[in-house]
Amino acid sequence: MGQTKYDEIRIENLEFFAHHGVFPEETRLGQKFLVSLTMYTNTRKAGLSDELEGSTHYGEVSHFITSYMQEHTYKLIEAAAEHLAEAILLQYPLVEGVELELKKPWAPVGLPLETVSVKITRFWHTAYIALGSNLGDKQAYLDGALQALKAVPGCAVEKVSSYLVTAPYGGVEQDDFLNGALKLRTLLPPQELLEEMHKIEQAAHRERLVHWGPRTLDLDLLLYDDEVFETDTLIVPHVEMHLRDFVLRPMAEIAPNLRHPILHKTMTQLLEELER
Ligand code: PH2
Ligand code: MG
Ligand code: MG
Repeated sequence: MGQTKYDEIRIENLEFFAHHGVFPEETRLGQKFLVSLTMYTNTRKAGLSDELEGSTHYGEVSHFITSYMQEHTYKLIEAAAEHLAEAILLQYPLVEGVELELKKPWAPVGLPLETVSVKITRFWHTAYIALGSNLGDKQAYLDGALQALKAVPGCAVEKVSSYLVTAPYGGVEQDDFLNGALKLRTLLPPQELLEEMHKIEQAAHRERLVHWGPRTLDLDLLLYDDEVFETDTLIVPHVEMHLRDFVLRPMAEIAPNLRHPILHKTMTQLLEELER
């Protein structure tokens, strides 16, 4: 998700009085703040129709920012900016991302300066997650995982595949799996999303007794936008997704024309190649 394909609606130096700060006098007395916001969106519809419906009203956003910043108190401008950016992205569905700068012109530094500020960029992202269960009430575990993901702040489940009964893959003798996949719109970066997925697995009483052995619930992050990266705990795209029929079948159902960011083949093509 680059920024280049978006149009921008911008608010510059919206001024208001609020009570954020580390020092007690800052929260007691308050001070002046300035917000500059770029909303990444698509203005084409409003551009053609000349109607506000189909766009995002910058006046409404300005009032939203002012109210939000006056109704909350943060010690750090980092925290104020982070929460404000999230609130804007949750409030205005046509806004795909924001660049937000929060300035404090009267920061009590004891030295002459024009402003201190933080500037952050936050976007909605698209992730695909594989679900599996082969122990206990499998369908209830998969349904429970959906509900749990929907309840994570900044996560919206957009599409869910049907559930498939699949033979166990990988050599371990065990019961059949119930597998599926889902499309998630999320504000969480990959590592934080993975942590939420682990919490959901743990809440399903998953015990890691045998590697690749029976599990009540397995959630695997398959894709995150079109990103390709590796950390100590996470590899995206999932290294084996293109070799697993129990991943590609549900993926071909919910995202048939989506391309694997390394192999550059669609989910349908990858499934056909695997089945050949
Ligand atoms: N998961 C595994 C190992 N083998 N086989 C099927 N059919 N479905 C799975 O979800 C699965 C598996 C490791 O996560
Ligand atoms: Mg797995
Ligand atoms: Mg796993």
